[in-house]
Amino acid sequence: MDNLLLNITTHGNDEVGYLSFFESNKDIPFDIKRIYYTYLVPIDTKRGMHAHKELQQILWCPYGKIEVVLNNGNEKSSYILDSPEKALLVLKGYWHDMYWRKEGSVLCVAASEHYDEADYIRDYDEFLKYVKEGYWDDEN
Ligand code: T46
Repeated sequence: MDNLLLNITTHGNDEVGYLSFFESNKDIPFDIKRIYYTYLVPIDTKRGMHAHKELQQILWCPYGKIEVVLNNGNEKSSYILDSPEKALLVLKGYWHDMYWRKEGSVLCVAASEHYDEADYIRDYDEFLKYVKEGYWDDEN
């Protein structure tokens, strides 16, 4: 499976509003163990700047516009989250940077594991070493 922009199932209309949802192991390929969200981030701030050894995550932006750049050590792809109906599956082994492109944007994340700082690779040269050694080959 690859990193993927997903359309979140949505019900509603302009008169009563909208409701969007996704379910573990149906719409996304893991059990959700943790939810967190990032907000009140000044515009054009860059966050992230790390990769995860094992963690898989779904990112979505219920309000605003956030650009997510994923890098597998060889190539980068940019994804725009600018609708509550869009979500991005981020697999293990991708260096990710997030840029806040609109005032007040909120980033929500559903994660496959509890918080563990030991799962983070926060040094880019160390990340490239993991890629070179094939740490994530045949995974995902
Ligand atoms: C990610 C992107 C999308 C915790 O104590 N528990 C948590 O569950 C999380 C997510 C963070 N923290 C602590 C760790 C740091 O001391 O909160 C502080 C800020 O975390 P960080 O600088 O890693 O935040 P971001 O926005 O750069 O990255 C976050 C997630 O940490 C990361 O896993 O993939 O959002």
